[in-house]
Amino acid sequence: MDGFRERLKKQNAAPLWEELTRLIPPAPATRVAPAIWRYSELRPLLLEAGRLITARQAERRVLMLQNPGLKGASQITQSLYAGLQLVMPGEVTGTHRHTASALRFIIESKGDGAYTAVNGERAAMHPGDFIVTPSWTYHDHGNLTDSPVVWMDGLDVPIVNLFDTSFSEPHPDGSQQVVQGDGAPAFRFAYSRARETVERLSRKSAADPRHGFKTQYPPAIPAIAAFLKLLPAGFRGKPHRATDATVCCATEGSGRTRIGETVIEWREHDIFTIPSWQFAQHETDVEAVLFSFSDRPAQQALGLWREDDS
Ligand code: 1HN
Repeated sequence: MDGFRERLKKQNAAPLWEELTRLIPPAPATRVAPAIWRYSELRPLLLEAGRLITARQAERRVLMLQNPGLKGASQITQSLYAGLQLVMPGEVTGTHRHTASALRFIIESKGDGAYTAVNGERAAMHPGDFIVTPSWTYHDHGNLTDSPVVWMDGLDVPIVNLFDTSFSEPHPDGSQQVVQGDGAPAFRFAYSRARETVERLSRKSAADPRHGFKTQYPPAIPAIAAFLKLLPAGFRGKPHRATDATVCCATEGSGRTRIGETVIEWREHDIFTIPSWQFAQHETDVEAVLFSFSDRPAQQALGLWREDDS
């Protein structure tokens, strides 16, 4: 058998029977770890990056969130990239476009002077807003306020790279012309509206035993779905698992999420991951709001998505 394996190797071939269980495990055997990125720890480091490099020099001044199970890969899950981006007062970034789609979930922004511009149309960034940059659209960011602006970026970069379909380019003029929109860009989902939706649900219906009061944002990125959940005070969620690994960002309040043996204690602005097919259970003492995103639509398009609350 050893000699046979060697002769196969010379032909760039190998016996399937030695790899079959690893190739198709009976259930997802993920390397993605349940992990948390604490905002209180990362914010000072992000502001330090603000002193070390300008947004122009960096192109994008971002601290990437690397899942500890994925050994230094620029990925928060197998299929998703996430980072924390900082734009200092007075800064504007260069304009570029790429085939990866992006979402921004705004963490810190004071007043009305911070924006993302998509194809020239500016969308104001307020805390909790969810803003989308579709594939191959020119975009840049600016901060006309006198305070730092911080948001979480989420991109489908690992999916784009899985397919070897990454293209990117700077804007030929370096920056794009400002285009006057109607003041309500289609690629911006205001926190006030999404918050109202879950609040209304909480007044007229019972909490879902697993998800509390949950709304899904309208589809905006082909591979990514985004959600907002209101968890009432004293919530004790039923265990639930699904095949889409999920990135959560605590938006209000605090709580804990049990994922297998791991207990993740989170508070406002912390970001944490729930790996594929691991039972997760949310618990709160005070009312809390969680924003989350995952690759669910990509899995559904491929006929792969499953959930289980048994
Ligand atoms: C990107 O273009 C942005 O435009 C942020 O703000 C993060 C991560 C990977 C690739 C492109 C941005 C990114 C990115």
